[in-house]
Amino acid sequence: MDQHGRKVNPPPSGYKNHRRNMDNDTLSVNPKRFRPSHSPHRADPAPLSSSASSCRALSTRRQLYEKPFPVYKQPVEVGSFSLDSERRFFNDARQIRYFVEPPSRPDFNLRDGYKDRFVKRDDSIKEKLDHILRWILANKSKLESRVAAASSSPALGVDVVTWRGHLTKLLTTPYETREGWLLAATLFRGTLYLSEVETEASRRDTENRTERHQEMMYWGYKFEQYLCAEDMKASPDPGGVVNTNEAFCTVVQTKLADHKLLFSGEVDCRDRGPKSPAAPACYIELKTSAEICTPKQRSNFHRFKLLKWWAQSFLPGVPRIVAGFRDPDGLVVGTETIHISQISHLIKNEYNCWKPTVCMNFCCEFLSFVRTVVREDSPRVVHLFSWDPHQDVTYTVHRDSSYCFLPPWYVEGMGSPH
Ligand code: 0WD
Ligand code: CA
Repeated sequence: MDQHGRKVNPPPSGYKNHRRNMDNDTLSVNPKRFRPSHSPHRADPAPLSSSASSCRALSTRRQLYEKPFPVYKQPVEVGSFSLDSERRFFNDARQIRYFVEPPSRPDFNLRDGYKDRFVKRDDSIKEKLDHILRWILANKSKLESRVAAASSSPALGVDVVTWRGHLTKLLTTPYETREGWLLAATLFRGTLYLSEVETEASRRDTENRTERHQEMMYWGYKFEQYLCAEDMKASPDPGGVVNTNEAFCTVVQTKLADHKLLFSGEVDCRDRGPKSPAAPACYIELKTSAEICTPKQRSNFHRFKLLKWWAQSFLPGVPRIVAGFRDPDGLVVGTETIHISQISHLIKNEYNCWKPTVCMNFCCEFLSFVRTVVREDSPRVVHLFSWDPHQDVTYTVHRDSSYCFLPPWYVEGMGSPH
């Protein structure tokens, strides 16, 4: 029910139409979710805190977020950028790839080329938000002219700038039982920037990856190569090199309740048919997963994998996933198209399953929590939000520290007139 006592159902797509009157269906932020960190018990939401700024922790308990689906506007693509084989930034779509329908009995060997035709991105280089910031600077006047028209307060006209992947982690937090996260937040010219910081546990996991696990990480990229062509009329080239430096990223703008979001996400490919819709609706996410042989495996796929797949594609408005199911030797045994709007139906027979509304409400309230906590507008200040499974979200404050992530070229670039 909404504040007027009417039942509010999310539309089948989950997105709200732009023209809809926002005042009526904007979700109001319920301060009951914010709990002071000195609260000795975790079982129930604490009573209303007397002042928002005294809130030190945010609960991630699922039950607290079982409310009507918040307003989530249909994401609009405002631009895109490309990273080439040497990870150089280009303010254009040169790295876009085109989806080519797989044969009904695909003959894809995902292990092919791992030893001799694989260039792996150096992930010890922490890029933080740099590529997005570069895109913002390159498109500053375009963004600012939209703001002038809307006369809203942040210089950029958005409340939050981040990677899509960071938002995916927030969406899945109420259901995550294994991996925690660290998110650095900086308020600069009225816009909140969120950038992930690697946790100790994740650093150790990366270090201790087995050879088998490292090879399996390649399988997803190899699958992309079997299904993607470099231009409209070409065919995929499975004999080529897989280079994970290359990326095409969409930049979308949307609104989650009262939070205006600008984020970027890597897109695998687009539909090349003559009737394909405009971006982001033409984009297709490619995934691989282990072949499903038992009811238990199917249930696990629904409960865990589909949660992550849904969150990642729902956020930027990518409507479908093409999944390749593979055997333990990396041979693709079949492919399937999964429509994001159908995922909630696929999971509805699972007992005690995840709920899209919990994911979206948690993300929304996390952003409100960050807004109440981060008051000082300065690129030199970082609030580090930290979460571990079965705990509340808490934070620490760092001034002029190594956590600072807005580079001087960005701070200066934003200061100068266009
Ligand atoms: O430095 C960091 N901490 C981060 C860097 C965190 C998040 C993202 N990135 C970079 C990635 O390298 C990539 O270029 O941002 C870009 C993608 O951002 P995103 O779309 O927000 O990230 P996400 O949704 O987590 O991943 C999308 C795709 C992945 O597809 P699958 O189907 O596996 O989810 O981006 C790719 C991957 O194809 N990707 C990466 N590629 C190389 N190295 C990485 C990575 N570390 N992470 C994601
Ligand atoms: Ca993918």
